[in-house]
Amino acid sequence: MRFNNAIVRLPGSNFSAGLTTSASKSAPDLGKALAQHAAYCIALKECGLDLTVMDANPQYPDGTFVEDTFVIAERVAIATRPGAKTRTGEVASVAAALRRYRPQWEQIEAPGTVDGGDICQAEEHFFIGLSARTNEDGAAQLAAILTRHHYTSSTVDIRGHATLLHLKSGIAYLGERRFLVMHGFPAIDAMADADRIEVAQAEAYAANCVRVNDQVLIAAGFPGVAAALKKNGISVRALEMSEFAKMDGGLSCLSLRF
Ligand code: CIR
Repeated sequence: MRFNNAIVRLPGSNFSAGLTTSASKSAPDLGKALAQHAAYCIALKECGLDLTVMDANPQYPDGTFVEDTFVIAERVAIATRPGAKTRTGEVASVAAALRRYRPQWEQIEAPGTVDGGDICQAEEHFFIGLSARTNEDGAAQLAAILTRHHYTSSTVDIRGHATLLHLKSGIAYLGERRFLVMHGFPAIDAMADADRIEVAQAEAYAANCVRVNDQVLIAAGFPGVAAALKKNGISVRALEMSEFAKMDGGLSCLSLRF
């Protein structure tokens, strides 16, 4: 999968009012979050992408996590219906930014909910995470849309994994039939003939990484993951993600790549 474009959205002044389960952690620092976001944008550009940078909308403190609003593949774009009520309205503004690239898209309808963070594309196959955000109705709608566009899909139930907000909190597709997988992640039939690179429990946050053309962007501060990727011949670029982690955000969720 080669990407040419990405959509990102700046964190806003009320970024710390977003949803988080990390009550024990300190509130994110907006200045640091903006600096980390800027470095993330530079990394995407240096991977060859043209960026659309959306302004923050104070109505949506979680809006910087744009990945949850759309699923974008070569043959189809799908507007999601995020599972958190406070986030439903984020989709329309991202759709407006996407329109110049993808004038048409499909739509997940109520009562279905889907968060883009639950959708992991591996070539022509999509893994759809069933989570607290993506429900069975949404997953079935998404699977039907993907089938119409000649993709295959299968569901992965992560509802028993309290530490996983989204499927891609625990798994990332690296290309060439390789996955980065959090330690303890269940075996998945549709992945049986693929290579699994395991992430130790202590570095679980770094399981959420993203392949962008010739590089894999990972969170900084996880030397085991960086070393494992490098050992597999993968070019790695580490980015500070501390402020987004405090809001349960992973590296992939800060952009929509297409
Ligand atoms: C939320 O709970 O919706 C946001 N605070 C974090 C969303 C992170 N999204 C993602 O990992 N795909």
